[in-house]
Amino acid sequence: MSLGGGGSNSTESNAFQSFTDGGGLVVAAAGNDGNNVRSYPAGYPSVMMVGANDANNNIADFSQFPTCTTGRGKKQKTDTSICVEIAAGGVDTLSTYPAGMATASNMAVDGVAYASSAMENAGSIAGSVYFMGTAEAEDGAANGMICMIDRGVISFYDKVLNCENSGGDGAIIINNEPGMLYGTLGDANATTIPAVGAAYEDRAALIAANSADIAIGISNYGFMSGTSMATPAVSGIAARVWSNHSECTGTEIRAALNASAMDGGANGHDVYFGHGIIDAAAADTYLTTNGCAGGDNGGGGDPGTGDGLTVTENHYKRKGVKYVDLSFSGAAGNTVDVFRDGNLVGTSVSSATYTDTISSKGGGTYIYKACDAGTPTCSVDVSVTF
Ligand SMILES: [Ca+2]
Repeated sequence: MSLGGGGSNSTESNAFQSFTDGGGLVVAAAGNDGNNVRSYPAGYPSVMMVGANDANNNIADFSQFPTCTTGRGKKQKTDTSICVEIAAGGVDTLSTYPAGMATASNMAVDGVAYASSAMENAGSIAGSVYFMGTAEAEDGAANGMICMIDRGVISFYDKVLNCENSGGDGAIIINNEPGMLYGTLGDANATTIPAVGAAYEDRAALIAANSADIAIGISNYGFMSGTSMATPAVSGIAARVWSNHSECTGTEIRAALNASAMDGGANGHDVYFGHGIIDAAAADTYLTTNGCAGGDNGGGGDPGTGDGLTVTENHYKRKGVKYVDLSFSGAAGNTVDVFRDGNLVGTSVSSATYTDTISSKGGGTYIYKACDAGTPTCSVDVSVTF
């Protein structure tokens, strides 16, 4: 769901919980205000909250990052089902549009096609190229030419205006950092010549060119950014993975996506990426290897499947509090580190049973693993679902 707001209520929460309990999976956007506000429905424990990353796997500056912790003092509790769980691409994502409402561009230089992005002003123009540097001033040599312009120093709009006022017929602005340049000329745009963005990687070929052909036309597809772009990517990947493992429940698919996500940002779970960036192939492999129930092969005391260190779990509730008893075999030493959802929750004598207490209400899925103390040698993940 690409929608959200600050309000929550028990009727809505119960409806999503009921849907999830029935085997479904609900995915919703974290929100685009770039703050730590918890948005709903994404913030309900039964709903998977999605953040957005860019093509370089950096978090989008607009992606909301609510805390996973609620309450104070003894009532403080951490629940990774009420904050961002997973991230997916949501910056400059090619998206469907209402018919004819988007613009798309084509660009060829010296007869060779290059990637471009539509900035402003529909139209089609072919001609000789004039390299105008950063185009900080009008330049009569651009008259009748297509201006090839470097990004930087002044606004995109001022560059295109200087080209047009010099008699230029079109403008190509080349990025000054890796990747494609996406931009507009702003609301006050008064230029009329077609202007496109180009990728930094193509700069050498572009500034050496003799001729160019650029066209901007209406399109049914355009580039959009938002956690609303990332959310359908997660939904689609979840469906794709689920289609290969149709015997699993939605909650099991959710746990597998979380357990197999590629870490992003700070090491381990964090409030921006949650468990990490969604990885379709890794999730499929995870389910093929571990089955729907994850590393515990069906819960209730079955051992994990990894070589060496294995974790056996037994989980139960008392007076609404969730307890997970963990026991270990195959440890290299006398102690093991215990992790829940990627966070160290304790260290245990490896021959003893360790009890993890989770005081948050309701259901939830938690991923446990144990590692030989102070080492990266760990068991396979064990998924516990209440
Ligand atoms: Ca992380």
